[in-house]
Amino acid sequence: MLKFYFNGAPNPNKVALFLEESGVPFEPVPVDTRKGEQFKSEFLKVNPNGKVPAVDDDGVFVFDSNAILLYLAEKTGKFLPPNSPANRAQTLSWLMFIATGLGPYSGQAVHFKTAAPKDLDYAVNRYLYEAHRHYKILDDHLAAHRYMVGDTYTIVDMALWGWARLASFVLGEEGAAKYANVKRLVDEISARPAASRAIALKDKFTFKAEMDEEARNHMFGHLKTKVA
Ligand SMILES: N[C@@H](CCC(=O)N[C@@H](CS)C(=O)NCC(=O)O)C(=O)O
Repeated sequence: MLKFYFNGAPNPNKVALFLEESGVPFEPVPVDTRKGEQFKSEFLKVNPNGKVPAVDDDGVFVFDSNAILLYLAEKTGKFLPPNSPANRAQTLSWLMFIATGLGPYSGQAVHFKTAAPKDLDYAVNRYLYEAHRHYKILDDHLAAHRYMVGDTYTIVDMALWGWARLASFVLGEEGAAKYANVKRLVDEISARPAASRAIALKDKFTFKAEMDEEARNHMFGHLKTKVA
């Protein structure tokens, strides 16, 4: 059975959503990144990058959330738009845009706002600016389209939902309120029973709650190693 390595963070949530939507049988395997479980050698065989999510599909290892979504969608034939070169091109473009832009800029904006020393306004401004720029592009697209690609709910919408359901956490309430079209799609997805099950998956396990020094040292390697 497929093993799903996860925690309750945005990137694993996208994959949890696909698994819950598709009915693919899976065994959830919690990886407590605040305790450093991402560095265990068994896990690093599945994901050498030491991050969640990752899957072990009977010996086929896949890591990086959008790669997993694409792998599972292509394997099952579920949650892809109708097969055409144009839809394939749009699917790849938006999956990469979300993976390389929306996710990292949102993550860094949160990091510099909440975890970094307080005087780094330049970094906060840069990452928030880029997060907003990505939200605006997505919002303009969704002003003209009900879903990200084609006329149906696909893995691209799931990829967006992972981070966009936390837009107000990243951008603040006022910032997130600028993107009503993104919110419309996020709300539609969040209302689905599979989305509730995906979010609740973490509650079946105990994860370290404190973001204390031990957790920071496991999650932020740069605190221990000076490279600049
Ligand atoms: N590009 C990767 C990013 C994975 C990632 O950064 N995962 C976070 C949770 S959302 C994580 O494992 N954080 C723990 C750590 O950095 O130690 C993906 O999309 O899956």
